[in-house]
Amino acid sequence: MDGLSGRADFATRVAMATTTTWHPPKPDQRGFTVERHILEGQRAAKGATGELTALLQQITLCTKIIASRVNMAGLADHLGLTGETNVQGEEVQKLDALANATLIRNLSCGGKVCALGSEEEDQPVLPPDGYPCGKYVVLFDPLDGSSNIDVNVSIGTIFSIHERRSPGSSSGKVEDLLQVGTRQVAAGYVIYGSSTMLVYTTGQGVHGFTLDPAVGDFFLSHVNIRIPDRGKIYSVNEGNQAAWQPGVQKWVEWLKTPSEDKQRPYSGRYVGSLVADFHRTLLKGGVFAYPADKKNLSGKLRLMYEAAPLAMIAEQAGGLASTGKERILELVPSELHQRVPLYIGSKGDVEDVLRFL
Ligand code: FDP
Repeated sequence: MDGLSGRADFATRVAMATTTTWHPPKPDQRGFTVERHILEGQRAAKGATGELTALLQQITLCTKIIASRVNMAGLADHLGLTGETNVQGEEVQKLDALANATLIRNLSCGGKVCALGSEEEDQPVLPPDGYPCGKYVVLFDPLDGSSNIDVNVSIGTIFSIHERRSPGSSSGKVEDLLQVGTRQVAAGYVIYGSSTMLVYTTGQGVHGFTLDPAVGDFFLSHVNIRIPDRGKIYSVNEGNQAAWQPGVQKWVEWLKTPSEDKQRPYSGRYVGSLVADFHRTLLKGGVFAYPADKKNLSGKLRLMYEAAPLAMIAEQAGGLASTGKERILELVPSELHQRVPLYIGSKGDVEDVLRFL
């Protein structure tokens, strides 16, 4: 029996209820829905208007729709190519097109953005006539890791959010989209894997949510994720080795060479879906790299909707992200679909690469 049980204690309870206000202890946020978590963050942020919260909710809704289509892809005739080629010169998969359309339809009409930038769209996308413009821009890769779609390997959606720079409430301009990574107000990704997970940051740590498909909501499962200072895994497409610059070749050789202190050799893991390779790196530590090579002089990955949002997450979790020369988050973008070399992951492991480069 606890101290408040029994007849005498009933009086105490009544007295407490009438004379004081009792607050339950602050709950452990694990198990909170993503909506509740976003709202808690908003309550803590001075001057928050709720607009970012609403925008993040629109994005999570889109990713739930995409997750459901990804899960049903083989049954619903969503596999295979559309027959079109995107601005990157890549063949567009049906699921790529579906994910892109889902995000554009919901965000451009949702009243929270003044412009969108998508990997699948050559030009910025503006809200349709008659729909209000909001104070944010969102850049996204609707379905990253396209080459893995048809073989049931993890793929993902990546997003980056900035506040608009141009004044007024008319449609956004290119300058609103082309902002330096340090100005991101939020960034995140959803991985469609053995479970679907959302990982996001608004600059107050990195938090991970797992989708419960029976309920249809994301629930907080990974609180305040910290990337280990060092890992034991490197992740890079070694098929490109002959085209790398000597520094990169030496670095990978070094990772594979046994050391006396048993810290090396590292294990190699490469899914070929940036979101999946990054997610593993975030949780287990180590380093993911997509270096520049003779074919791709600026690397392959895109700054605005791949490297920059993941760099914000990596740094928020205590890791690093670099082009090999500069901090990803400080790069001043010159075009929407700009490519950059990327070295991202545990602090100690990224520092190692930089020594070799
Ligand atoms: P994909 O071309 O399959 O869409 O950004 C594109 C990306 O995948 C990343 O997800 C992935 O990390 C990388 O390219 C894989 O490129 P390689 O096939 O050249 O290794």
